[in-house]
Parts: sequence; C-alpha cells; structure tokens
Amino acid sequence: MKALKIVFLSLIVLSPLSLISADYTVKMLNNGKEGLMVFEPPVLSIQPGDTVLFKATDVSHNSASIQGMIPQGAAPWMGAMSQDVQVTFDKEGVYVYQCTPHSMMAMVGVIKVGAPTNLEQIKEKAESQKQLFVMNKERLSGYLSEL
Ligand SMILES: [Cu+2]
Repeated sequence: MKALKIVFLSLIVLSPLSLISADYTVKMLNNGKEGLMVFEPPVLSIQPGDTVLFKATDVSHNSASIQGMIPQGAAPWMGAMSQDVQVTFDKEGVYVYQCTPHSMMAMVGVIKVGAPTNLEQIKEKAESQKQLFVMNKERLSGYLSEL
C-alpha cells in the first residue's frame, strides 16, 4: 500500500515538469559521438512552433545563431555561457548555430524547421564559414548533407 502511495505521489510531482519541457533537447558537450566540442544531436528536423532546449550539460558553452545563416526574417538568439536556453522556431527554413567560444572548432549545429526553403543560401554561406574553422572543417557540410 505504501509503495502504491509513493508511485502516485511521484506522478503528481513529475507531471508539471513534462508540461514545461521543450519538444527537443540538444546537449552542449565537451565530448560526444561526433568528437570534441559538439552539439548532440547536431542535426534536428522539427516543425514550425516547436521548441528546442539547448542544455548546458557541460559548462563553458553557449548556443547562438550565426548571422546570415537563419531564414530571412527569423529571430536570432544568443544564449549565455554555461546556461540552458530555450528557443521557439516559428519560421520555416534552415538554421545554423554555434557555440561562440568554440566556433573555430566547428562547434555548430543545424536545425531544419519545416521545409529547407533557404538551403542553397545556407550551403553557400557554409563555404565561407568553413574558412573560420581550424579543425573539423568538414563537420558543417556533413551536417548539411544530412538534410
Ligand atoms: Cu562550446
């Protein structure tokens, strides 16, 4: 009887959390499946109106959209260092973001919202963005090829 009560109580306590949670979570990691300094998962396909929580699983990272690499008219974002940040994606298209201190290490991620309407522009910009990377130079083009 006591065990049942505990299960019942934990359901009550846990349910409000699920109501405020984001549709997707992207972890900011020092070390992940794809190597050092990564967002995981690095590529997401979502729908307009969905929310993504960028989780500061490891410290000293952030999530910030890259200028010129989000759909026309979409709102940019700039998460604070070592802080979770939640973003709602209302505008359709492809978004590329980075971790500001590790941008040179190609700590980047890609989110496709609905149809990839601006994919050609993004691919073009990715070629110049690549010049800024001192390592993992093919990471961003690899991510984009998954769309
Ligand atoms: Cu970082």
